[in-house]
Amino acid sequence: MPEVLSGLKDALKKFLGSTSPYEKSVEEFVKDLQRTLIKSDVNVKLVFELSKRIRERALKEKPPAGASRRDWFVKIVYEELVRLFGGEEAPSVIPSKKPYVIMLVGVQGSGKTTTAGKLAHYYRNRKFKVGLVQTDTHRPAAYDQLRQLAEQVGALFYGDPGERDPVKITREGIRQLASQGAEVIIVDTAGRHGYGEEESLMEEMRRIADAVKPDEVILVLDAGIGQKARDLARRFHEAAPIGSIIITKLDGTAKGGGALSAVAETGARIKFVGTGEKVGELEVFQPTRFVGRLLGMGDIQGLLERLEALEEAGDLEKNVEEMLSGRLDMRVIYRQLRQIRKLGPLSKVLSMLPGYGIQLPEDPEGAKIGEEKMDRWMAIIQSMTPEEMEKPELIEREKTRLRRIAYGSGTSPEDVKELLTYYLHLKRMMKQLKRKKKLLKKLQLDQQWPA
Ligand SMILES: Nc1nc2c(ncn2[C@@H]2O[C@H](COP(=O)(O)OP(=O)(O)OP(=O)(O)O)[C@@H](O)[C@H]2O)c(=O)[nH]1
Ligand SMILES: [Mg+2]
Repeated sequence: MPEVLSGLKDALKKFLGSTSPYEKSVEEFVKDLQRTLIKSDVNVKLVFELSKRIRERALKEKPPAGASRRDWFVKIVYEELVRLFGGEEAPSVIPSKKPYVIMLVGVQGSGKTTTAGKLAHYYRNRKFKVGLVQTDTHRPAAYDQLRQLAEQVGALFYGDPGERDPVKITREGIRQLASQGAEVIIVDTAGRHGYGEEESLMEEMRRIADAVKPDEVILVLDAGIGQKARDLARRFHEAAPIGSIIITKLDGTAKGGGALSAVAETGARIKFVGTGEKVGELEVFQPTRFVGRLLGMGDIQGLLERLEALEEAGDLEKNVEEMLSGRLDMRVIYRQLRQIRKLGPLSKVLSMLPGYGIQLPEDPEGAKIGEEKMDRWMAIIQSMTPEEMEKPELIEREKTRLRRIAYGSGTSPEDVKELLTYYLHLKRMMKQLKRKKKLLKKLQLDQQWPA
């Protein structure tokens, strides 16, 4: 990654190390954030919307028990940046039909032809039969450039140096490549129309898109485009509805922010980023990874994981409360197993919870449950009837049930017995815990009403 938005890491470091009061540190961070983003050409309006959301959340949200507001703030910043750059989920790059026709558009030199080669390489590596079509009739060398790339990556190729009409070439290209079995067809287009002839370029894109109705139009943007990105994205979008964006030359020294925030203008997602001139230098754009790198993932990864665990622990606390107030059955155990698999043994988790200063009675079984065993137990519970889940004692009483469950879950009767033992053990523990809680409540009441 280049120097894109490199100030963010420092701003965050400063925030975490600051001794100012929380509110003041937040303000300082937001200022630093704005400065960095604007300097990197991120659209000003976006920057202000982002700062507003971060500020609001920072002042309103309560961190889960065990986390500081400062830690929680890091998570807020991380989440809001991820949202700015496209959201939690990585974009889908799997073609939804065959043949899947992709049309690349973009201004001169943005990297369309190179990217066509890279995409072909990407899909070839994933065992797709790929075809490339050259429709650029304006630049004489374009034909050979793409033909050579096709050869290099093992893709089919169509072009017609004698034909002047790009619409005809596109139609014929798609027809021929499809009949040769191409599953992904990538249409490269012109970027050059002579000086001041952007209108005719847009017109050409509109004509091609109207004629062949590509499954996806991808706007190729040079990372260095700056603030112009928005306007440009809008104009292309009007000519041929942009489905997604590829940002090229993110390996350079460009600021990148302009291109990165073109996302917001078109509503299209960034799917790939180009990080070099070679065909292999294309990456699926993953906002979480990208933002992680911007903020110094090495530094914040642990923090984010801990916060997530604390949030889960909060959920578990609710779960325990529910268990204490209700009945323990196999459904409850199932839910817990799922959570414990993420967090660690129940006794450890409970001791983490603020409301349970009480240490659980020693829990030798619980401490020993490995992941494999938990998976086995979860399978066992899934093989129980609703009745058995609610009254596990039934299984103890009737041996046929025990055998049926073991068989159904691909485990042994010993495994099922072991789970039943755990259930009884947990039930005893819960009784003790309930008593202690009652006692604690009584003590607290006593303190409120001193004699
Ligand atoms: N460093 C780097 N260079 C790139 C990247 N993508 C493209 N380039 C370079 O950018 C230049 C222009 O690339 P092309 O693919 O020819 O651009 P184009 O959009 O097809 O250009 P026209 O057809 O003239 O509109 C070439 O020198 C490429 O090697 C990238 O991700 N990183
Ligand atoms: Mg080209």
